[in-house]
Amino acid sequence: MIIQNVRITPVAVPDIPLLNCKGVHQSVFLRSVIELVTDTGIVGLGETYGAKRTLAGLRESADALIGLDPFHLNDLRSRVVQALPAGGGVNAPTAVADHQLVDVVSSAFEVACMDIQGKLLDRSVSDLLGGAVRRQVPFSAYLFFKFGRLAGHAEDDRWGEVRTPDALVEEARTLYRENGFKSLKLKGGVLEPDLEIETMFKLREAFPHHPLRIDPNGVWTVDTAIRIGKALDGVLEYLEDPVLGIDGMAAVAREVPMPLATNLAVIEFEHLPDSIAKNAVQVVLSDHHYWGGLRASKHLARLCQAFGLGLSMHSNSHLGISLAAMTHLAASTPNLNYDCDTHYPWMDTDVVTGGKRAFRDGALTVPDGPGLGVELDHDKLTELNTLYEASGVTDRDDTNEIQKYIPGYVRKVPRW
Ligand code: GKR
Ligand code: MG
Repeated sequence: MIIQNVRITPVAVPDIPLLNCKGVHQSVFLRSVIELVTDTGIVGLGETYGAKRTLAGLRESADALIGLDPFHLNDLRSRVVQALPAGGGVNAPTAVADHQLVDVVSSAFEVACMDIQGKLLDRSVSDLLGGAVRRQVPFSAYLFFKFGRLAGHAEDDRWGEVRTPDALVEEARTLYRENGFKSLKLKGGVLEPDLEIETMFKLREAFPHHPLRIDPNGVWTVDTAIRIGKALDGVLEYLEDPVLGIDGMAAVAREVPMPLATNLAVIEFEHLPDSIAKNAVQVVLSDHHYWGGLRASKHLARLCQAFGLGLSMHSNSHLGISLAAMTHLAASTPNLNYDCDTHYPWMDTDVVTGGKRAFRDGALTVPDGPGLGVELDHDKLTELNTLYEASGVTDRDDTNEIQKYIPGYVRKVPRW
């Protein structure tokens, strides 16, 4: 069995104005949907970023996949490496971290190959990854400050403006009521640090038994981060990326009482030795989209176990193919001991048949059925591809976007 055809479809998915330290989400987020078709007619699905560098990398390596045996994942990686000699990163310059194109591209194709393997063998991707150790995968509520409405729109979206501690707690109550999440993460780095401390205390009061996290994406100075970490003693299960860089994280880790987590300081295997030597990070957020795939994420899990590090899971905005892949990976990773992040509740549509998945008690059941256990809704794919073409958006730039709301806004990292 070999790959005979590679289809890559960019899609734009309606989004809402969620705030972060770089700016605000655009009116759409971009994803690439991958279909690998075998000579026996099996179609394997994958999903990854849709911004221009990733899309170009996927397209440039597509031809190299023709003739690949979908079980030969080492060969897959070599073909992608050869097809993308320039390598490089995938993110826009205003992002706070970058990811290797080769890892991103080979991961997206690996997921699709494993979907094919599962469909051929009538086994799930979690079975291929060693078997599920949990049938229910818990996710954390991902709380955002936000503008009330998209730039240029006349009316607020259903969440309205969330730019105060009290409004954030109301948002958390709604997300909890609708999804039952058992832990809460705040995307911080948006309001003045003291307001974000107040927000965490108000969340603690409203949700006395929920583990809490805050993630300002590295926008605080070391001094600010230490002050906040000490102020939130006993409130947080972990503090995520308070500052940028391994040395900065190590300086904060020496002074604050809680573990530090990251999806910015340690994002490649090569970052682990320095981080471990300096005890910069105590929890690593895995993400198969940039750690090089599902199997690479399992290697990361074993290394975390060996070095006594906690393991959690990072998320960007994504659709149901990625959600299925994340769920299979989390289900089959014994030491994934924190609830996974997901942006999924923030959007209203999906490209998988059956539409948007629902969380029950904050968790998702590992999809049944062979492979990833999801199928593509081709009408939806066409609709979102048409939106991609019409939107004119080809890259993610939250800083450029926020200037539509706050003229003259300047990206500053660290800001406080
Ligand atoms: O989408 O605004 C956002 C997040 O800030 C995202 O870009 C991050 O990658 O959620 C992410 C995180 O840092 O954990
Ligand atoms: Mg983070």
